[in-house]
Amino acid sequence: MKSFAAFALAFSSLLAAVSAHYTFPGLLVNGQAAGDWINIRRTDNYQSNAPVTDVSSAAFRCYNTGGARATTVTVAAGSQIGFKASQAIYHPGVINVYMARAPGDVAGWDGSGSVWFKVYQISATISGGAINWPANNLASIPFTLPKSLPSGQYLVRIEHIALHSASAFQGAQFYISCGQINVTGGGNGTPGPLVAIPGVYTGREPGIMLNIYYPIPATYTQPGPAVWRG
Ligand SMILES: *[C@@H]1O[C@H](CO)[C@@H](O)[C@H](O)[C@H]1NC(C)=O
Ligand SMILES: [Cu+2]
Repeated sequence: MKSFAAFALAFSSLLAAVSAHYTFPGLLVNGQAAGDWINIRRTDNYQSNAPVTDVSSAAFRCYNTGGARATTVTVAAGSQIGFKASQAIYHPGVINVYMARAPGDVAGWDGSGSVWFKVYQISATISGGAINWPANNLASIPFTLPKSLPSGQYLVRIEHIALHSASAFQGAQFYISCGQINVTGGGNGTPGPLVAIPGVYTGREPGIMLNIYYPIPATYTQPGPAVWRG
């Protein structure tokens, strides 16, 4: 009995660890990821899956304070890339994808400065008095790189902002990772507006600090700058 109880306890805590939260370990190119943590910098939470809640912390940029390295994958401007989640997203929330052009080789670049622009988002929708979360149940998040994106090396950063306990300051949970891409065949667009990460949020934005359950929000304001569409 004793060993069965120990087994049951170990098994249930394993289940809890496996089902709790999620990461974005794969960068999709032509719909495929090379593997986990290959083109994505391995995040500090790659085992715990725990979120970032302090939007001013160093971890908020790429959740990579451990400094794990990734390899850079070459993609054409105008093509579709994306992120693969470790499991389908199940917390109610929204997605932003930001990019930043490295001044040289992205592999050793930290992404500091006002260098980030938003390239994609999945917001909330409101209809019939309900607020809905189109990012829910997604296991992959594809998006298209603008054709006019200048050629060069970039960090690509996804954040899923989970809002199930966001009514207090630092209650929102950020699931973050950064990939490295080498864009070829690009154009002469000027991506913007540019923001710093951390710095883009205070954590008190109406789309970050809110009660999504009661009263049901009548509007939702996506955090961050407008999407640059090229
Ligand atoms: C980026 O792509 C160009 C053009 O194909 C190539 O010459 C260069 O080696 C690539 N750089 C990296 C870091 O992949
Ligand atoms: Cu979670």
